[in-house]
Amino acid sequence: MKYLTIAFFAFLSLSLAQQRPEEIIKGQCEKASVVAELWHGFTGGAPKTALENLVVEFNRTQNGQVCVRPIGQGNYRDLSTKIKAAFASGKVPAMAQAFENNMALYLESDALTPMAALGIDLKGVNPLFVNAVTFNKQIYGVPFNKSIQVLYYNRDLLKKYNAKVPTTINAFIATAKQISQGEKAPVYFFQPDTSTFSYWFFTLGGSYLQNGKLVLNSPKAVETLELLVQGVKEGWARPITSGFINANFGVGPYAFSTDTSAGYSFYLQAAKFDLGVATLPGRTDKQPGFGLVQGTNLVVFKRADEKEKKVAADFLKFVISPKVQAVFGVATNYVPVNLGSGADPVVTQYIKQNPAFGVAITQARYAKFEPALSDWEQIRFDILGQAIKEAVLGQATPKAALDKAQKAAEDLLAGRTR
Ligand code: FGO
Repeated sequence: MKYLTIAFFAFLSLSLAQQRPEEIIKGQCEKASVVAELWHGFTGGAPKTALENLVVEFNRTQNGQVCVRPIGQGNYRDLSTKIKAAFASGKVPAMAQAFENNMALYLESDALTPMAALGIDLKGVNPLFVNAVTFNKQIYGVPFNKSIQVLYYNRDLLKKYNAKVPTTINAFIATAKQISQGEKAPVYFFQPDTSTFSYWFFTLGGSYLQNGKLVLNSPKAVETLELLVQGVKEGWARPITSGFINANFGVGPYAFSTDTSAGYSFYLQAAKFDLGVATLPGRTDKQPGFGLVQGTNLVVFKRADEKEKKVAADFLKFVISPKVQAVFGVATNYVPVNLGSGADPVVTQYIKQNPAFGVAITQARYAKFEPALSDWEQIRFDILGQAIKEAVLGQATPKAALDKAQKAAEDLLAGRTR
């Protein structure tokens, strides 16, 4: 593609010193006759800037006639709430970020345009991600900003205790215990939420769906929650109940967390220590643990007008190209969704200086998704997430908390509560 030149890369990677990308987009859209809105859930930092830089560059290829306008709608959950409200009011954007379960929900209202109808070919896109946006054999979105959980660690603190980066769960717990005893404070920081739980659960061999049925209180789930509760009781795990982990480094000595690769730029900015990144501890040292895939896809709404849909189609093609995914990936530590990005000099050069990015790409080979059920967002936050919090804070036993969650999820899925 002609427009993907060296200048393009330099432009994106230098970040816009002179004018904020938001301002540039405003100017681009003022003159355009077709404006395709893209509602997103990035609240700031590298991901938001990288998205805006992409949009600026895309708009530049459109000769001022048409433009994409990114509109932040708060965080990811605010975004899906706004989209549901837009369905009711009729004012839907052309495009939005969506988790797989959001897509399942939007499809219940037949609100999404299949990618085939837009002429979008996902050849070269990681099949793991493509599979996740495929419903009834149709592809309803493009993977855009897909993250994978990784192990973050404090190299200085590990050095102080002569500790190696743990590659197994047993070694991880032993190391966390050793450092916590030395520091007299818990050093594994974790958010008692579904994301963190999913890493431990998947790695211990759990699965949320059993014969097509959602099971939140399986013996594996109870074992997983007991491990976290035990970690708190034994003094090696510190629950972080408000804000991102990178916003909580100050609360005590930090050695480890298991968190999204997309957190990297935020971690780096907040860390007053030498930040390390590694693949997740596994059940054995034969392979890393399973990371949860998070981040979102871009979908196109059926109700958008045809001209906007055409802009959206061109934008989505641009966004999944190997070069754009390479540039976006190195800027954000999201996993490039295009398998061709790995060979791009943008990536190969960057990895030499920043091995953390290579770790995310490697970890993405050991990846799992949460269930793509239309009610999953509510379940993962208000039911399972709530149960995890209650157990970790000692308000219920893991078994009681998960039994209650199972009942609540069954009621919700049966339509008894909404
Ligand atoms: C976040 C959320 C979902 C669903 C998972 C779902 C809804 C989780 C988790 C709940 O793009 P990811 O990998 O990472 C985000 C990225 C852009 O904001 O940077 C991360 N970040 C941002 C600021 C910061 O200071 N530190 C930092 O790490 C941010 O997490 O997505 C991971 C976190 C959560 O939002 O609390 O995905 N998630 N499945 N959310 N609504 N629905 O089904």
